[in-house]
Amino acid sequence: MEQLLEKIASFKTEISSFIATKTDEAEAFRIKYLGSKGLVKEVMGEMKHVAADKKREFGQLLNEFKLFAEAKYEELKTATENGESSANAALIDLSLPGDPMPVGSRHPISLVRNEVVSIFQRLGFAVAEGPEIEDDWHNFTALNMPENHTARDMQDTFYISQNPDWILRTHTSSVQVREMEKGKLPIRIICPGRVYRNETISARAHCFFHQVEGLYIADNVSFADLKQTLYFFVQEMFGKDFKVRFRPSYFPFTEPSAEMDISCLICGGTGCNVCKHTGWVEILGCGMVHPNLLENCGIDSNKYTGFAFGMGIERITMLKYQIKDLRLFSENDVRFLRQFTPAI
Ligand code: 2U9
Repeated sequence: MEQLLEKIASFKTEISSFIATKTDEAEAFRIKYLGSKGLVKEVMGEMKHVAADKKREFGQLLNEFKLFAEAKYEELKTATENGESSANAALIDLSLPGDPMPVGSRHPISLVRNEVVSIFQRLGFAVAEGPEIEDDWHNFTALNMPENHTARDMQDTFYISQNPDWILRTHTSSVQVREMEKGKLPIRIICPGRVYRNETISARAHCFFHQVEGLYIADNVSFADLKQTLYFFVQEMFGKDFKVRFRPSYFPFTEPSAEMDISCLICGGTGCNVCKHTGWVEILGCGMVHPNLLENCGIDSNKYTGFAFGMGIERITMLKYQIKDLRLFSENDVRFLRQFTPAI
């Protein structure tokens, strides 16, 4: 009798853990336990060896065992007949730990853009954004580049066939124009974003890249303010262990204009491949906002002055991480992207 009880307990454990994902597996269960030569029948057959005074108690136990096997069969049948999803649902062990989630990395362009933006935010600059599809006025004409101006030649772009006035913006300067047109002064903004140029793609040029431009317009803004702001920026960005120089330059939208260089961080200024053996690397362009621009946007150029600057994020990123080919930024090769700081 003890043996029989152990046998029933062991069958019940086996039945509890029985798994069926298809109807023929549920049928195999039925045959094994409930069929005419099944285990339930076999255990029932043991009744004849049970003492007469124990038959009643045993009869109840065996009946309960039979009901247990039948209930399990009904459960398997319903789950498998209702299709795979419910069959699988019956298989999900909610106590298992979840699958590991690989942590991605931030794109190097985003890392550098965020760093640049955060430095200028600490100086009180607010972030301004604008459309990537622009009209001729905001991208060129308002910026002292009327039709047929030679400077347009270096900023050939993509045109939208529905409207000859629409183009993909060649710089984020159009965002500053839109901000100036709002007429609310002073203006102290930083404009990060993607820009487009009709260039043949190579290691050193692409048909799109990213800029951060800045604009500060108020009473009495001077070139000294511009220099001090940009000194702060390069020191925060690259440290203090280098020299800085301003070179006179020309941009249609600023007068006077300059380019800012820092002594090469790789060779310390002695000359190497990165600085093309000059000892200097160009970081950004800048200048005092041309009075024509202020007037174009309804700002009194006798009352207000301003400075502006612009930099290519790809260029800064290539210097910072010593990346030699611009195309790596848009190829989405995870072997490249994985090398940068995880996103969390
Ligand atoms: C307004 C007034 C002035 C923005 C400026 C530069 C100089 C400059 C280049 C850096 C590398 C573009 O990405 S790049 O090719 N930019 O050198 N940008 S001053 O001047 C402005 C902009 C808007 C209303």
